[in-house]
Amino acid sequence: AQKLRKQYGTENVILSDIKKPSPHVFNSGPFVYADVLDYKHLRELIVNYRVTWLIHYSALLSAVGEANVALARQINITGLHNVLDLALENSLRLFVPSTIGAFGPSSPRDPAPDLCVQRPRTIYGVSKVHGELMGEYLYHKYGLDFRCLRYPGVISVSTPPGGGTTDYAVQIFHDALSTGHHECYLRPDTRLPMMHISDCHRATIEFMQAPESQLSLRTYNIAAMSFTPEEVAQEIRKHVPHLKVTYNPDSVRQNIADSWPVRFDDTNARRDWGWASAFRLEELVSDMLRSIRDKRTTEGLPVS
Ligand code: VAH
Repeated sequence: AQKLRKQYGTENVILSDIKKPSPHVFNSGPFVYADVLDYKHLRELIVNYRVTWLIHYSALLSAVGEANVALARQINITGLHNVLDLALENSLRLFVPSTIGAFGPSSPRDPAPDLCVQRPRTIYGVSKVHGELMGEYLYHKYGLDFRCLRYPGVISVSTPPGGGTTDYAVQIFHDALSTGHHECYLRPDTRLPMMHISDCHRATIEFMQAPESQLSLRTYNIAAMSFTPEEVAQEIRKHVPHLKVTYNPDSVRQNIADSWPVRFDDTNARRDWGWASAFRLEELVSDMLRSIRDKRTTEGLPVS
């Protein structure tokens, strides 16, 4: 939101959620309560706030979705349809994120291209493929300005791990600076595409601003890096030498990770609208550690 508010004005970028955010976010600009399952209220908000773009992030992620399939279907599919219908009715430019989780064991994994077989094995992945297909159908049939990026695992300090399979790559930084020990639920050699939150936000804004004429696809892979738990641990040890990692793979998330791409091919995004990542593993690690050190110091917490 900060980047969008700098470009379009604070009052023109409205955040929403089903719960009140942190005071910092709540006091940084317009915030409204909105539930993606409440069609009528969403319609009222879109009309009353003269919404022109809608960026739809409501979803249950991979691992938490497997623990509550009925809720994941509600939020990820029924909620999506509410947003698609309202975007069409109000001629909105609609962004819906997809994910490396939209691929499955029968997809090419290294690298995974934009267009290939997609038979994901999670309700999260199935709902994201459905979102891609529904959005592209409404684009081709009714001209809905549907835009979709398949995100790698997104690494951020501000959002706590939310039931994803890539969440170890966020938790390991917090553990490095608190207990000095991380217990990893994936095998040390599990390679997954990852991206710093800053690259993720910039890609989304640049893609939303790209002229229609440049887009040969409506859904694009975007890539930055791919790393394993052992590689990110080694990079962290350059700053926190005493970091200890024990590997205790849990079958649910290991099986999910083993069905996902190892690397993304994002040639089309680079060619069509000039995508280029800025953060490599070195920059991601030093930025995450610096941000968490600052956060812990502000909160009066010790930094190991
Ligand atoms: C998950 N972090 O692990 C999410 C993401 C790329 C994976 O969609 O479920």
